[in-house]
Amino acid sequence: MTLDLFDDIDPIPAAHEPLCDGAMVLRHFARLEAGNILADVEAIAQKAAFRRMETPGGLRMSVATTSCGNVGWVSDRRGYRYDSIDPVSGQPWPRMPESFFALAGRAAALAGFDGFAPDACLINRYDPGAKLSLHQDKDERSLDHPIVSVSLGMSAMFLFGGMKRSDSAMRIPLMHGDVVVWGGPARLRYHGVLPVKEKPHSLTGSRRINLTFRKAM
Ligand code: MD3
Ligand code: FE
Repeated sequence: MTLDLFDDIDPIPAAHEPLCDGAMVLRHFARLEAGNILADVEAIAQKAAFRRMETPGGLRMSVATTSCGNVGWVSDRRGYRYDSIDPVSGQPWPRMPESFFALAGRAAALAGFDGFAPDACLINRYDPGAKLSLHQDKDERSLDHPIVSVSLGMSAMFLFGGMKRSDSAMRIPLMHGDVVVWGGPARLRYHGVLPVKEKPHSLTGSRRINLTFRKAM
């Protein structure tokens, strides 16, 4: 019996997988650009260093963060917010490279969100063991815009929950080059990242880099 008798079994996984209403995984979408994106991330981190921020509750995050764009995401004892100034450098955040803006716009359009114009790009760096607890992204002024995420380097197990923290969560592996678009009814779903396992990647070594593009203001 040969495989081609089964017309309904596709041995090649779909490149674009809808996760649920409003969420779309674009596998490998950023692969060809990955080296360029990582070089841009290094240049951004020269001006706005990765730092492990403090939560309002006084815990230090295991993930190290920086930003580029008109505003960057900041967390400290006073709360979470977007700010046009990097509190570490005292300077505006580095500009968002045109190529980042274009990539995010192309991904959003493929998922059905035309005209996405992000003004912030958060860049998260995960060393082995770093994790992100279940949370909602709701610091943006309007929740009508999607968020586009780009995963690079070591892979991670992403947790995609429901509208309540206690809802059970799907586990979705996110690998180098994968892009995900989250909008509409998926925009306020709880999500997080399990502790990242050390399995070095040729482009990043023992690190995972995640970029999230947002329209914050
Ligand atoms: C689902 N970052 O920075 S990206 C974050 O891998 C964040 O670093 C994770 O969650 C990371 O806030 C996950 C995927 C993601 C981003 C935003 C979402 C999934 C989302 C917003 C709503 C629903
Ligand atoms: Fe998030």
